[in-house]
Amino acid sequence: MAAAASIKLHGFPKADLNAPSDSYFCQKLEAYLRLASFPREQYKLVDALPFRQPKGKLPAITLSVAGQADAYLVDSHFIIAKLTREGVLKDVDAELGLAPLERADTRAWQAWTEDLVYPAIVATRWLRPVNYAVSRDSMPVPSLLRPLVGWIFYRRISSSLVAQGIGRHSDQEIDTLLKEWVDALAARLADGRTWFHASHESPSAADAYIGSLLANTGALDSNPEFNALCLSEPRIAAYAARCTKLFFPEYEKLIASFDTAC
Ligand SMILES: N[C@@H](CCC(=O)N[C@@H](CS)C(=O)NCC(=O)O)C(=O)O
Repeated sequence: MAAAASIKLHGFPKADLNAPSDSYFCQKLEAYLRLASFPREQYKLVDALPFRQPKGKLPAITLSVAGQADAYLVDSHFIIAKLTREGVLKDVDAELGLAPLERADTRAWQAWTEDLVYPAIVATRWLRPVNYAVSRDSMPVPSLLRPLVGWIFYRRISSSLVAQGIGRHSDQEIDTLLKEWVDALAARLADGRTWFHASHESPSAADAYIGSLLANTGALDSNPEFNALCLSEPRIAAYAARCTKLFFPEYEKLIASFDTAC
């Protein structure tokens, strides 16, 4: 099926194609394409903004399959689920033979990462004045537009963080949430395993998800608290380097920064 399919991955504009997306979810979706060995020439990144998206978020894809009408799909989780179900992408975890408990473990870590830790990281980027200035000034838009675009994003993001609940926590509470995750990942890697699931010698979806979070945050200066926590754990830095080298060897600068920390 993959030979007949092509994908346009609609994501936030990237300032540097040899660096991760500023959006974890866009990065994660591309990482899953790489994990599943979807041919590089069959997908392309397309710049988009979230405002008119069906769920007001990115990523989205346009899926073209020979003989079928194009489909516009949104939400990284449901996109991956549909593409694997329909055979456009390999179901990597099924092919590896992950046990039901391992799949549950992946899903739990995914939810922890995406629904708690990533919003907490976004809160550090946008709700802390020093980091907000870095977020705004590094947006890939002309510098004259940055104050306005930064303010628009600040309004959207801060109100959704407050509605979600994370935006009601103190800085100290948010730092605690981040440290709990970093400590748990360090504990998981403490036995010297190569990938997230110790019983498998190749990476699984969990490595695409967690590796993408580490790549996305590691490349940004707007979440220094999380980066300091991760880089203080040499096993996490080494794991981040391993995931990035495998999925995105072209991110040489980021890989060098992980290599320096481990
Ligand atoms: N559950 C969605 C979450 C996507 C998401 O939160 N995307 C963020 C960027 S990382 C976004 O588009 N935010 C724009 C906004 O909220 O204004 C997925 O898995 O794709």
